Amino acid sequence: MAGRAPSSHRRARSRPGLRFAVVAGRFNESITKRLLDGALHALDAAGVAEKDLEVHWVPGAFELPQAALHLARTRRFAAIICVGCVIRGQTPHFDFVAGEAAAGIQRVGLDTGVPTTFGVVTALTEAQAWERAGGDVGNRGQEAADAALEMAEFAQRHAPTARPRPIDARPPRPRGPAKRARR
Ligand code: INI
Repeated sequence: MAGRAPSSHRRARSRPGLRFAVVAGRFNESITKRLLDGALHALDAAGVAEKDLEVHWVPGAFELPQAALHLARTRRFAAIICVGCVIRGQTPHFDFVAGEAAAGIQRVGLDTGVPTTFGVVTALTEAQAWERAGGDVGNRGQEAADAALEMAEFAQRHAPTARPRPIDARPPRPRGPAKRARR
C-alpha cells in the first residue's frame, strides 16, 4: 500500500533568513524535475525567499549524500533536501543505489547536525514513480521539503546553548586569599 505523509501537521513557516538547499539527481530527470518543483513549491509556501535557496544537480541518487555532505559542511544551510528517483525495473543494483542513498542521506544529517531529508522515490515501475511525483500518491519532493522546514525549526529551537547552572547552585566563591575581618 502506498503511504502518504501525514496531513494533520500545521504547515511550517520558515523563519526569515534561514537558508535551504535542494540537491536533485539527474537520473530519471523528467521525474526528479517534478520532485524539485514540489520541493520548491513547499519552500515558497513557507515564505522562503529565492535568495535563501540554492538548487544543485548531481548525476544520480547515489551522489545525493556526497553533495549534501559538502553543502552541510559549509554550515550555510538550515536544512538540505535531497530528491531523486530510483526505479527497480531499470537496474539490478536498485537495492544498492536506493539503500546507499537512504543510508547516506541519514548519515549526513546525523554526522553534521544539519537536517537532511529524503525526497527520493523508490519505485518498482515508472508508473509508480510518477504517482509519487505529483500524482495520486503525492509528491515526495514536497513532503521532503515540509520535513526539512519542520526539522530546521526543531534544530533552531534545540540549538546548543551555554551549560545552564543548576537552580540550587551557590554563587561561585571569589578567587584569591580570603581577607580577615578587622576587629
Ligand atoms: N540513479 C538514480 O538516481 N536512479 C536510478 O534508477 C539509477 N539506476 O537505475 O541505476 C541510478 N543509477 C546511477 C547512480 O545513482 C550513480 O549516478 C552512478 O552509479 C554513478 O555513481
